[in-house]
Amino acid sequence: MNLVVLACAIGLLGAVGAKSSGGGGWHERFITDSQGRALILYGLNTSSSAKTSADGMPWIKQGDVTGEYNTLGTDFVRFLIQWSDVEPEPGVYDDHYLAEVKQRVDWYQAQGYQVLLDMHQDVYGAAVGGNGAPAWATDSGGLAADKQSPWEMTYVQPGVTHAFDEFWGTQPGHPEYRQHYVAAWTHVASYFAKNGTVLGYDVMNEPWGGSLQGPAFETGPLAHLYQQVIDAVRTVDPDHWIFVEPAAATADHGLPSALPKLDDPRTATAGDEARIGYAPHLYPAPMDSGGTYTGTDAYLADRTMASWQTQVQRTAARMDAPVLMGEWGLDATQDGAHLYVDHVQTLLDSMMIGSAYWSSDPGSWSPWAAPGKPSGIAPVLATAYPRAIAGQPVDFSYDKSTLELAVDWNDKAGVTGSTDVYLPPGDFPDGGDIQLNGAYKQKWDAGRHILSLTVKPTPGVTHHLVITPTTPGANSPSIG
Ligand code: IDC
Repeated sequence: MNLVVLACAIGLLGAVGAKSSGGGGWHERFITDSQGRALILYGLNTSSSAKTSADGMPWIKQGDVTGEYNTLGTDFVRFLIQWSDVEPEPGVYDDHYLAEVKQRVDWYQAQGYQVLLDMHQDVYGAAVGGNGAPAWATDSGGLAADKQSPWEMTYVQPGVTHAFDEFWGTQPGHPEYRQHYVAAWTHVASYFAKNGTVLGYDVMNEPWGGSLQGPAFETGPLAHLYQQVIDAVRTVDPDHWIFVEPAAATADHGLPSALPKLDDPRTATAGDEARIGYAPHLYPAPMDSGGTYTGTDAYLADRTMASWQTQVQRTAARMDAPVLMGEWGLDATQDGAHLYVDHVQTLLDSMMIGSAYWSSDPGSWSPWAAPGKPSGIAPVLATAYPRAIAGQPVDFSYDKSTLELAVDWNDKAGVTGSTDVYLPPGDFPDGGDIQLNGAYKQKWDAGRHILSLTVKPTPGVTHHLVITPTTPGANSPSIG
């Protein structure tokens, strides 16, 4: 996209300030459930339609959530909310809006999902051609803010830059905007503090620094705001995860982030671990602008993915935070799209991180051609994966060509329950053959396509599970 040149320039600056500590156990840290099992979160963003709908709600009905599970087997959603809907007037919160959000959270709960609430913004807010911030918190300085194509180019309109500068304090006129943002998050967190289906909060979608960019932005006002939100949320909600994103125009393309380690006040209580996660996005330039995954575009995308992996691991190590990738996607009707999806899934599996695909909105980027009608990319997005691992994950992978799902894990003190894997019916029409060292018990939920394996602890021995589709008539331990 056109911001790439700008992004590259900023990225070079980023490289100077983004030195990694080199160590860190981010890859050993997982989001866990009440039994201590590592959760692998896999799902969609729902949805872009919420940015502009009259009530701020996404296009989905309850049946679409059921349909999503039946078609894709997902266990996670990154659910878009907006500051302008939470706080339509200064200091006035719309709890009817939050009740509507809660109703959708309940729909996901019924299907066994975890919900990440994403305070979305693109291009600051509707008053300057984007979405997110309320008009009362938007000061364009009277400068032009004309919508551009592609939409990302609107970010560099002078009125948009001014609005961001006012928010971040680069222009000194409105320090209260950030205070409102922190208070709005505190309100949302107090509303959902006890909700077990809500995984946590994504503090700000794709932050943009206006006229302040690179490490100066990420280590300055961005990190400061994140820490303020974390501290404030913790006064009302000690347990949910809080996810932070890097400056997107650079990190989305595999360039370094300078985000520093943030402190989680919950660690002040003995035995409580930090619950701050790192939630970057991945959009190689050809994909971001709706391109193909062929020829030099595929080469560029592959180089971006390799760099993205390196940079994400560095930042996560520095922050000592597990990673959950908040957005990736492409125009799935373009040549090579299926291969791109497969390659990203392979990358994410190798990093043992979950993700949310952009997006559920029916159309060319979506698993839905129309509501309830799967598109061509749906069977590729419907992948086999471990939903929950009852121990310390070591490795997992799914090979779409051999249809072999492999999961390795070690026993971990205090973790109970089964290791649950999802086997998409398209790939495993007759169930699966199980190879697993050591003694185990199995349970197959044929309605939900979930295989649960409870193993006998084997001190010092890694559990090694391989599942392949059952060949009808073959004589091996099978399910289905
Ligand atoms: C896009 C929507 C598009 C909309 C635009 C601006 O697909 O219909 O016009 O937002 O609101 C992101 C953003 C996400 C974008 C998505 C795809 O977080 O809001 O959605 N994208 O362009 N970052 C990189 C890509």
